[in-house]
Amino acid sequence: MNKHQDKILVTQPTLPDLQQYQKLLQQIWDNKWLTNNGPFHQEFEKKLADYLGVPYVSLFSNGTIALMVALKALDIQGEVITTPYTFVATSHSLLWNNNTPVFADVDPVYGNLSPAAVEKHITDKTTAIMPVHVYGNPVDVAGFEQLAKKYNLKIIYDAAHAFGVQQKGKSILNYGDLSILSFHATKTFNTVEGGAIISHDLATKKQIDYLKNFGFENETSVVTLGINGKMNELIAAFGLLQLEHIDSDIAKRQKVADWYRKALSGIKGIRFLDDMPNVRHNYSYFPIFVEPEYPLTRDELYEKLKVNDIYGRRYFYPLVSEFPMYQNLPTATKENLPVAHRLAEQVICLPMYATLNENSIQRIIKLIS
Ligand code: T4K
Repeated sequence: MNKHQDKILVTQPTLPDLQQYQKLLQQIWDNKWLTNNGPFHQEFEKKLADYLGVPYVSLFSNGTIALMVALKALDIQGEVITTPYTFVATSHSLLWNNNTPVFADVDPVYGNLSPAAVEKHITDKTTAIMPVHVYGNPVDVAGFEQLAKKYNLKIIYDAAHAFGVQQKGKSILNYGDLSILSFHATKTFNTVEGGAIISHDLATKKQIDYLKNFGFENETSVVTLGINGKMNELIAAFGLLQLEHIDSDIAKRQKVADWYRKALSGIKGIRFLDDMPNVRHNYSYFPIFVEPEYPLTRDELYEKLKVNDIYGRRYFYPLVSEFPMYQNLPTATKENLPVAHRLAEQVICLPMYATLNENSIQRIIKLIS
């Protein structure tokens, strides 16, 4: 191992220009409005809605609180069918709302929740489906819409990875009843911490905005059991600047994905994901799947990369259904989730970020090939 080489982490955030940010901070210092729907917050909501091509955005302090509020806004009770192949916040939001998570299996290629698997788990207690656009690859939205219609269910999309993703020229966030985004530091679009709920009508947006502000409708009236999920002005100003370079970031990430795909295509036993037809991707992650034909196991390759200062991550291993608060649920068994288990045992997300250069990728590929 070369002791002088740089560490390459799974991701690295892009930051706004510091001088530009200082100018916006000066405005905040001048007007002394720090939070509670201030001017930067209002401007960021509008600009985000325009950029994303969605009717209404409600900003949040993070994606997890946004998920919890989305469930409250739709008054979801009972069983909610979701995926175990995700970050734990997806199911945690269900438990926090006293919903029962029901796990269904995923598709073997992209790892997205499968409508056919979901249908098998629908009972008279099912009220909603919570699919995740894993790695930013759109789920089968048409399949889920059909199920929702047939069984009268709500759909909340966990779109934490899907900022800016479009299908046939339309934002993926326009499907379902609500979608949530995460703007965490590790995401394609980041505001340090942050998140949003995308809604499709003004009445729902208002309800969501009350919910994130303790339930206040006005100075004296609290109309619902709210929480504090607000984004503050320092973060909203940061987000406004981040919007200015998001397209160029996505283009750079696409180049990284192209380099990886070209270099990995001849390696037996390493599977990677292709772009989907008619989708504008955001290249938020670059997962590879280490299949049995590869000479090393997934964990051997993961460790080999690590000792050489390449810090991939096994998103999403272990499955959420393996964690103590979920493992006793009737649907948390390996028999019910064979595909999710296989993917979780094969996956490594390779480093992926806008400033990752070709030399670094060559260093990574040399270790894999
Ligand atoms: N739904 C889904 C499907 C999600 O994936 C997530 C979050 C949520 C909901 C919830 O959204 P938020 O409430 O977070 O807004 C990370 C993130 O914390 C989490 O946001 C994300 N998903 C999840 C997939 O990944 P960790 O524990 O892997 O993060 P951490 O701190 O180990 O960071 C990973 C790497 O990123 C580090 O090795 C280096 C780099 N990094 C990280 C940070 C925080 C930086 O370079 N700079 C940084 O500031 O969870």
